[in-house]
Amino acid sequence: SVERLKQEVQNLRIETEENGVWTITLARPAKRNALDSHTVEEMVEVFSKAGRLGAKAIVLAAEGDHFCAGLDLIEHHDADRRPEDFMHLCLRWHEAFNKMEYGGVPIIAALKGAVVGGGLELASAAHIRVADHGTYFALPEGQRGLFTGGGATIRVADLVGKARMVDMMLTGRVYKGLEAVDVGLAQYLVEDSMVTARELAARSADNLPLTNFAICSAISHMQNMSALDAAYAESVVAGIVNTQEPARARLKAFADKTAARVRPE
Ligand code: 1HE
Repeated sequence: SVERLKQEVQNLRIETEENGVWTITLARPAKRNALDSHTVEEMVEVFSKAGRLGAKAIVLAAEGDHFCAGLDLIEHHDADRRPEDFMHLCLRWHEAFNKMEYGGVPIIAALKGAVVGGGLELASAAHIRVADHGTYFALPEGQRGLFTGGGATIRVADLVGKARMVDMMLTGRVYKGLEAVDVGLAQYLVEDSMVTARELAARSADNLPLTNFAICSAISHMQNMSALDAAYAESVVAGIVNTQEPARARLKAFADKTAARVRPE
């Protein structure tokens, strides 16, 4: 149950609202929410279960001044891992982040402070990224003698393009503010990322769950397909989503001229 899940987690905090919006908060601020192996296991658990336990949208938030400092470098240093140990660890990061990206539930990341290394990998697995004016993005792996292992080569490259990602890793380049939005690291730049993320989550949670499932899984899956297969998969998904019973009321409201029209703000 949701209550049990809330009690099981230590490095995450889960809050649920009536409207189906969950807030999942990284809760190791003393370590700048660095991701140790235990936290990654908790993320696998929580993101595997959230949809089945009724989450309609998720705000991914963080305690303290920084969203996430990435891989727990102290744990990594102390563990003195072998290559195969780290490969297995990466598979768990991928499991957690794939559960997010392909899980069918909208995830909106409320960013602040450092979103770096594995923290940026985490943020890039969300469906929407909201930054505030203090948010900054970097991939310090290069400087640390490391390489990305939590999906950045796929997701960060997807957001900013290969050339920018290579630059970030080679030179430690930091992006913030409007430039971060311009290059695709965030979709929103606001005063208070938590307030905006909650608004966006509430709005997303108003969509039909089957529609959101398609948006938050099909688009990602289709990117892994050939154009021909993606077009076919799109027709199948649309065949199911666009004929769902609960959509009829929304279509009728449009026909009756009671539904909101699309307008610029
Ligand atoms: C940590 C970590 C961490 C902080 N692992 N413990 N990521 C990085 O290279 C980023 C490393 N962190 C930083 O650059 C800074 O800590 C921050 C910019 C995020 C924050 O600065 P600040 O001045 O607020 O905090 P601090 O004094 O540096 O750190 C406070 C505490 O958090 C301190 O612990 P304490 O016990 O001495 O108080 C730090 O050790 C701890 N801390 N960041 C462990 N990352 C799947 S592969 C992914 C590869 C990567 O992610 S590489 C990039 C790693």
